[in-house]
Amino acid sequence: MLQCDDFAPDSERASVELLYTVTQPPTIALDVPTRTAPNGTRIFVDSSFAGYENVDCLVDGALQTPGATTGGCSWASADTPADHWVCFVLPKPRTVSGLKLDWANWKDTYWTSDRFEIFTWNGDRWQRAARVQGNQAAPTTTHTFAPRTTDRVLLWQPSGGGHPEYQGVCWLTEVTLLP
Ligand SMILES: [Ca+2]
Repeated sequence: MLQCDDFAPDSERASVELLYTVTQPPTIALDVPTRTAPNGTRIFVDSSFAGYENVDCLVDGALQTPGATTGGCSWASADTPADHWVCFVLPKPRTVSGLKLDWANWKDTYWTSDRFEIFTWNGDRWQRAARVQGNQAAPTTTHTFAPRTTDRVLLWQPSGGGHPEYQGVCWLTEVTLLP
C-alpha cells in the first residue's frame, strides 16, 4: 500500500495499492528423452500423453486434418496440473522472431492453449520473448516478438494454461519458428 497526504482539506489520504506478481524464468531439465528431427532440431518435452509421444510431428511441416485421427500427427502433454513445455534446441543459432502454433483438433474443437509464454536462450539464461494470455481458440495462432538470435526456444505453459475445457494439456500438431 502506497499512501501520501494529498493536501486536500479533508482527512482522506490518497492511496493506491500495487500488486506485483514475480515470475521466475522456468527451470527445465534437458535430460528427458529427446528426439532429433530430420532438420537436426532436438525436441524436449516435459511429458507426453500415452500414444502421443511422436514429438517429431511438431516440425514435420504437416498438419493434422480436422476430424481425422490425432494419433501420430499431434503431440499432447500428459493431462496433469503440472507446467508443460516444449523446448527446441537448434543445430546452430538462428534468428527467431516468433512462433506459429498449429493446434490439434478433436471433437470439432481446436484445443488452443489459453496461457503460455515463449522464452529464448541467450547462452546463459532464458529470456521471456512473449507472454500470451486469453489466447482464443483457432486452428493457428501466431505470436511475434523482437527478433533475436538464439539456439533454443522454449514454449512454456504454466499449470492449468491449456484450453479452458482441457486445462491440463498442451496439444499441438506443428510449431514453426518464424525467422
Ligand atoms: Ca506436424
